[in-house]
Order: sequence, then C-alpha cells, then structure tokens
Amino acid sequence: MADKRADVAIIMGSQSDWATMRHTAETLDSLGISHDDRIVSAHRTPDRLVSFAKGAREAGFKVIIAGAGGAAHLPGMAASMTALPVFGVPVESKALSGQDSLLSIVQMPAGIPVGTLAIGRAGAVNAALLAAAVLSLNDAALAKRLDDFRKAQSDKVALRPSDEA
Ligand code: RP5
Repeated sequence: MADKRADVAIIMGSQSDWATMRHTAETLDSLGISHDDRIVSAHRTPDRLVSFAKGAREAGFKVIIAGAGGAAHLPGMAASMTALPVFGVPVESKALSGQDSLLSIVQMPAGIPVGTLAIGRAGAVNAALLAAAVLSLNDAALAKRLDDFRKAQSDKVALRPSDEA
C-alpha cells in the first residue's frame, strides 16, 4: 500500500534490499498500515537521504524502517537527521552473511538511537511489528488488529510435533 501521507517510510539502500524489505511491506499491509517504500542510499544518493530524513516528519511519517547491507550506515544517518523512531534492518550480505550489516547498524553511539532488528527476513517482519506497536499506542483499532495477529500466530502452533510437517 503506497500512500502520499503514509505512516511508515520503508527506505533501503539498494534495489537488491527489496527481497528482504518486501517482508516489511507485506507485514504492514497485513495490519492495514500505510507505507511508502523508497530506495535511499547513504553513499550513492546522499542528497536524497538528507532531503528524505530532514523532511520525514513534515511529510507525515511516524516511523522510519531502514534496511541496508554491508557497511550499512543508512539507518544511523537517517536517525541523525530526524527524531522520529528509526528501526534498522540488517540485510544479509553475500560477503559476511549480514554480520557486517548487523554490527554497523547496532552499535550506535549514545545519543542517536536506532532500534536494531535481526538479520534478514526475521528482522524485516519484526520491524513492521514494532512499528505497529508504536502506532497502536494512539490507534485502538490497530491495537486490536495487532492482538488478533498474535492470537492467530499462537493458534497456528500445534501442541505436538508431527512426522508429516
Ligand atoms: C548497500 O549495499 C545496500 O543496502 C545493499 O544491501 C548493499 C549492496 O548493494 P548493491 O550493490 O546490490 O546495490 O548499500
């Protein structure tokens, strides 16, 4: 769901990150949360990053989810230019399996926070669920949808393991 006044901005460093970040988009869609998805590279399109991050609040975004791989400075740089909540998703890189992405996102110096998620799909999904939790603080209908999501997830877990699964 793309929207001019979307609640969540999903930014990523490259087209190649979309295979991971689409899981964020799909999870937000499943909860009825509007999002705007963009390629914003900290090193290939630095001007785009500055313009996006400095204008994010005025554009109506409430949460930013930033996915990047390798020397992944996108989430931290975005967080340096806006006080909106920023969640970072370390994309699994080819060279170092995302360890590089994780370490370059997670260890922010005190003062500029980035909420860092797990590497890859798990982090992408959980970034959306964290964004939902933040937005649900002021949205009772969304809080209910989030509760329903978690209940449905619990209901899917069998009591006993099966040889067929
Ligand atoms: C980072 O470099 C991107 O976030 C991506 O994960 C990684 C590789 O980018 P490409 O070379 O595939 O464009 O900027």
